[in-house]
Amino acid sequence: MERTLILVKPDAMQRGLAFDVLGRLEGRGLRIAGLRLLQVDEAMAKRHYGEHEGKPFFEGLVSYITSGPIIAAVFEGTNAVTAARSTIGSTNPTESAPGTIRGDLGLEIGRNLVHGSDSVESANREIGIFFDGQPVLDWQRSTDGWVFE
Ligand code: IDP
Ligand code: MG
Repeated sequence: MERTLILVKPDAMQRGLAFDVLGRLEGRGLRIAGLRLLQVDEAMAKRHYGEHEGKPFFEGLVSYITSGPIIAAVFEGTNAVTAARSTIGSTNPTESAPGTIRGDLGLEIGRNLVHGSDSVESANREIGIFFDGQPVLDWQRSTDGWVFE
């Protein structure tokens, strides 16, 4: 089953939106396979966002993601990466469609509430960063046959 890494970013945590964010993904049918509350340090932030190093927003991005606790979650299901990204919306909340997490709950690109992996390769890499030595479970729900055909 395809897996993706989701982060509930510090702004969503501070605003009390953690379970709204996670609930939209879970409600869509994606299955939670891993869940952690953690504080990201600078090294972890730079590893996760390495592709953006050198860009003008990079330092701000590192201080944003390290500014308070986050929730890291592994969700799995059919096309989990693409499904999660469409529920999350565009990077800039102003351009995100209503009904998406960012389109309903956010305004600015630097406070866009949630991260979702952009490919299966990224998901594997990012799950390795956030769930290094931590459990990601293989399990089934009794309702899975009503979600996965
Ligand atoms: P994504 O989160 O939709 O995959 P990316 O382009 O991978 O978007 O950027 C990673 C994160 O960096 C974004 O979610 C956002 O928090 C931040 N970011 C991207 N572009 C900008 C920008 O122009 N200004 C401020 N922050 C940005
Ligand atoms: Mg990205």
